[in-house]
Amino acid sequence: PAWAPPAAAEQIWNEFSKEESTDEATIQKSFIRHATKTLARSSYNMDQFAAYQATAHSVRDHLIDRWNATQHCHSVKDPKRVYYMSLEFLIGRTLDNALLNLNLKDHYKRAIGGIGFTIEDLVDEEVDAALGNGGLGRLAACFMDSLATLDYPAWGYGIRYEYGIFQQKLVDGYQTEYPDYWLTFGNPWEIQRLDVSYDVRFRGYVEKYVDVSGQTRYRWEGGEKVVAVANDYPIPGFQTKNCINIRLWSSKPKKEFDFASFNEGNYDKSVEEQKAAENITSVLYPNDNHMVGKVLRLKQQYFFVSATLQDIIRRFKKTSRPWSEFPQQVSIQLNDTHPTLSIVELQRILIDEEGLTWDEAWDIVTHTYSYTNHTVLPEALEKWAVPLISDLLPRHMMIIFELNLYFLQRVEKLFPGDRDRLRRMSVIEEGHPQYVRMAHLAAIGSHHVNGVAELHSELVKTTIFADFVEFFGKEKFVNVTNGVTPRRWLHQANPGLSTLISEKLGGTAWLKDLSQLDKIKAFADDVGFQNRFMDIKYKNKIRLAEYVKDVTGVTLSPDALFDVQCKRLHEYKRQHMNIFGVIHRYEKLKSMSKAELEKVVPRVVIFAGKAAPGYYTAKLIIKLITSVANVVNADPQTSEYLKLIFIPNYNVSVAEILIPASDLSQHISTAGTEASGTSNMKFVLNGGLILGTVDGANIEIGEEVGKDNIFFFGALTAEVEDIRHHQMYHNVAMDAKLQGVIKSIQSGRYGDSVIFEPLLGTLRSDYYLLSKDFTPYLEAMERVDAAFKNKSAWAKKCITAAASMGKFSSDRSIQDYAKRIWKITPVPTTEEFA
Ligand code: NTF
Repeated sequence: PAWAPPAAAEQIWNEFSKEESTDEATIQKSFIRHATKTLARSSYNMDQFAAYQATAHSVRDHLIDRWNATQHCHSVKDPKRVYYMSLEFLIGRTLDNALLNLNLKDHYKRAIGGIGFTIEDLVDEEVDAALGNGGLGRLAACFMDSLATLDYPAWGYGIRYEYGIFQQKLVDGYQTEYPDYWLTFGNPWEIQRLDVSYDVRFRGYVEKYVDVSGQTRYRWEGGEKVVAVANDYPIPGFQTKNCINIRLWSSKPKKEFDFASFNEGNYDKSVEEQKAAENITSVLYPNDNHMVGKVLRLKQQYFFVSATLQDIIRRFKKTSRPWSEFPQQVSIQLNDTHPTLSIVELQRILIDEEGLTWDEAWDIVTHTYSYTNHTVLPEALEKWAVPLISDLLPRHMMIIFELNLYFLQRVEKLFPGDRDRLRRMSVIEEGHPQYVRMAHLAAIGSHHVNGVAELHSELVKTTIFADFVEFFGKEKFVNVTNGVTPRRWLHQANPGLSTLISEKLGGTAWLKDLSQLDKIKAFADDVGFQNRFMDIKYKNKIRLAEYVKDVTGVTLSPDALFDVQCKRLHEYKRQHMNIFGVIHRYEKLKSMSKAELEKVVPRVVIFAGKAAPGYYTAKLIIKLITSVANVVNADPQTSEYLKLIFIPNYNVSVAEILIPASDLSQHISTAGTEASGTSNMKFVLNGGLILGTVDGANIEIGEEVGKDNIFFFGALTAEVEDIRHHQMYHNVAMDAKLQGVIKSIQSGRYGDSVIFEPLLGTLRSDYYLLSKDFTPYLEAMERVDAAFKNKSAWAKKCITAAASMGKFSSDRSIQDYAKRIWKITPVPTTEEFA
């Protein structure tokens, strides 16, 4: 039975558990208490990092008080909750974000200033929590901010990787990877919960038996067990008491030590098991939009799924409701197919451990789960070899075969004799070995499947899930366009612009209702406002130029057009088209007369992004960019007109400097390949314009900002297949300007060109349509240059575009999910719990 304070002590508990006040002296007292007691430092033994830690611990106290209040409130009210399961949360830094969300920034600024530190310096001491690859992981982090801000009863579940996405350094212009051990100096934002832990089984065998009522049943026995321990990461909402939680699991050995081996003198063997268990949550797999079928990755997935479901079920069981009510209490969102084994695991628990019939269990499962698809690229769709799953999770493999059989029997009933359809729809891909198609499993086990932008959701319905739409009906397949949190991506990253908007809109309410931004359109023609708006942009460009000077040594002029492409390196995102365009521009500059040069718009082209360590072509694109940069930046003839920068180690913190400083950003994926993109939204929200293809969320951004305020170019999705076919079978000549660029590379101007041959070789089949799109791309660039020359007209475009971004708040995405898919309502943490 749970402990409760004796009546006489209740008063004491209430009094002393209250959140601390936020006056200057109390903050200073809290800072010094943490510096001296938590960190064992003193006034003569302090440095900036210790000051950051003390501040973080002090802020954390506020988070925990609110977290406790929120949990108490939710356990009393017991509403339906949503569980957002994601193998990635790309959070970045927490201190500045927490201060702003709690509305304590100014308080801490003054209090910390009084102690002798500058809050901005302390904010810079924090290392990023980089537990994700790119857009998918950052989306999960934005969604947590919105869930907290909108008071939804929600939990995030993930893995506490000890190594986040690798750190990228450039050595001789090549990407080299270094481990991201982000926990070296501890992590003040997490609360380790050694009391919240679960066993997770792997391997073993399946036993068939007859139970007391004569039913044939199965149980999974034997094998090896590891322990999952919870680490809680509080997520405060903006201007609300509500503070939700991301629960991150770390793996620990079940038995501390193998004493038998130890006593035999076999020390190595005795620690082997321990190490193996800890390995599970060691490292984040660094692939974006690409599947690599490593056993350890499958172990991570099941480990995560098993611990999370045990935790959810424990919470559900507290209220002793019948199992049939599970879907009314629990909604589970699968962030891509990575947590799909959860569907099989819940079915297993219900039939093997809870004694439900198959049909009862399957009914509960399919009313609990929903699945977000984030890509239609074939190489990114997860499939796991059947022998691998059979070995690691024998009972799950049985259940997958069984549910697939029942599913295909239903397909056969609806489409008798259509054997090709059965082959296409099966969860099992036939071959040697067989594979489990995780997307099919996720779609069959979920009540809703959503894409992440309108075009993408249409593609989901007409390509990978076309047969499933015919079978289940189209209502199951919906769109929820992605969004970004305006708190981090405007209020925090661009305080100048946030302040200007608040001044014009009379307060900060717009940060919780981004549709209010619309009212800023009224100032688009106001020259005074244009000047203030562009002055903020200018200062952000100076801030970026200082950063670039610091990390690369190159000096940039903030008067130039800042042209940015920062995202994971991938052929489908076409950074190579961008660098080929830069080469074309450079060659053209070299051929110009003085008089011609004077009319040129000076440009700074900035790249940033990581390539998967095993992705050879993507790494070669980085080498080409850095090689061209070496030549261009050293050329006095063109230096006024063109600079080229590759910022190393792109991460959330770098994005916060880069995005507010961009005049133009490039989102130039081959049409139909970029599911949504989310940085495109951030750039426009911060007063930059997009040069982009008709792809992903670019399309919806274009609809909102208007065609005059976005630079579109390139082949359309519907044309891509025919163009590929035509290129393949009709000896189509390569675009002449692209040929010129290739000649320039092959001339050796950017160093020994043989190293680039494998990259240039990809242009032969040209799957991503660089040749087709190159001239339209360069023409769009000319439109950009022409537009940038008219300062006032450019400012008007930027203001109008930014003010049109109301739709792209992740608050809107979350409300969409909550109402249409999760069926949950807000539960604000009321005063009696605080
Ligand atoms: C990514 N998908 C897409 O490539 C982006 O377009 C999209 O914005 C984000 O998801 C968020 O929805 C993936 O990372 C994955 F894993 F699906 F390949």
